[in-house]
Amino acid sequence: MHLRTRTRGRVLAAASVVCALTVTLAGCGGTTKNDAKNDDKTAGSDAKADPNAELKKGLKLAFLPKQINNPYEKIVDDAGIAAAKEIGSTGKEVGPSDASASSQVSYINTLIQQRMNAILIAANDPNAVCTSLKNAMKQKIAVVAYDSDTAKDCRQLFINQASSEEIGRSQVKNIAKQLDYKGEIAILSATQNATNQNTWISFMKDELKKPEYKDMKLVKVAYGDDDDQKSFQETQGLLKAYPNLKGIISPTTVGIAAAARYISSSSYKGKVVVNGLGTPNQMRKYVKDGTVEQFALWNPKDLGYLATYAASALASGQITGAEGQKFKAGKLGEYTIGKDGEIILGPPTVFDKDNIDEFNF
Ligand code: RAM
Repeated sequence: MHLRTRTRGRVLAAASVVCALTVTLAGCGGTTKNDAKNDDKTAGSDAKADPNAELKKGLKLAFLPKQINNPYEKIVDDAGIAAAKEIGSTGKEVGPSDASASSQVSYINTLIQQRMNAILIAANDPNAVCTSLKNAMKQKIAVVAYDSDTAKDCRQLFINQASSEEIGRSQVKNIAKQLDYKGEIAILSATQNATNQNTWISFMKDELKKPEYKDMKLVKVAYGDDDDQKSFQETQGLLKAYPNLKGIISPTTVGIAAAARYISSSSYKGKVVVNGLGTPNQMRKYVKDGTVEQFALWNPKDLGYLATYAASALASGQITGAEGQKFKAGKLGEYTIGKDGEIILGPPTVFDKDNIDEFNF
């Protein structure tokens, strides 16, 4: 599994334990078979990878985010589109305004008709998009999942923002320290089908089984659907339903910002801890006003940039998606494809009042 370190900010615990529990937990390791079989379904299909192939110019890349009105997804996709331009190709973003399971299907079908060279998707559901994506691959369109994976045979690569296991476990570790390892916690997630959040939540639940968390209890997983208003209301609902709630983990940038907004102007401020995954720009005011002590994220611009380079390498025949293949991702350097076509951007950063002003995204 490819890992690289970042020096900026505080980097979470080393990720060398990645995939220790793959037998029972989703999202790390998985079911896709070996390289030769992967080769069969690649955009270059019958062709073998040619590491010396030139990166093609004039490729048409389409980003299909979970939803277009999510500020996080916009940062990722804008960076991916800019990277496409940098290498002489073009990128565009299309997508639904809600993150429901099947909302992306019609967009994929249109992108196939438009003869894109690559479709990059942050999947709202691991399976709902599969038939369409398989059609795309049959027609030699490169399919790359980023941010939120599909089932493994429905794409050639998954650009993961960080190790799923590390993201999940660190969310629990971080809030536990803040709570002195005691009390009720809840999770405010995105949609019920989101592959990325569900994978992280399985690791959170597994982490919570360890003896050090015996005095902590996960009372509820609520879903704000990556909708600001719904996330706000779900926060309110959690606090009402669980008067002893001590903390909320929200592993979604939409959810954590809404939860912090609700808590910042309520009597829970300073009493209920909010932690999770957020963008520094959305969270800055809540860190400054003391509602939130810390949260984490990776660099979403780098995620989009890496996704573009990976999709372009695939569409140029440099790689086919098989484990061990390498490609160059511009300023980010060389990456190696891991198991099941997974490429990991790097460890996330924890943001707090001491470093938040160093970041602007
Ligand atoms: C939201 C989305 C996205 C996730 C981030 C952390 O913007 O759910 O998929 O990666 O949060």
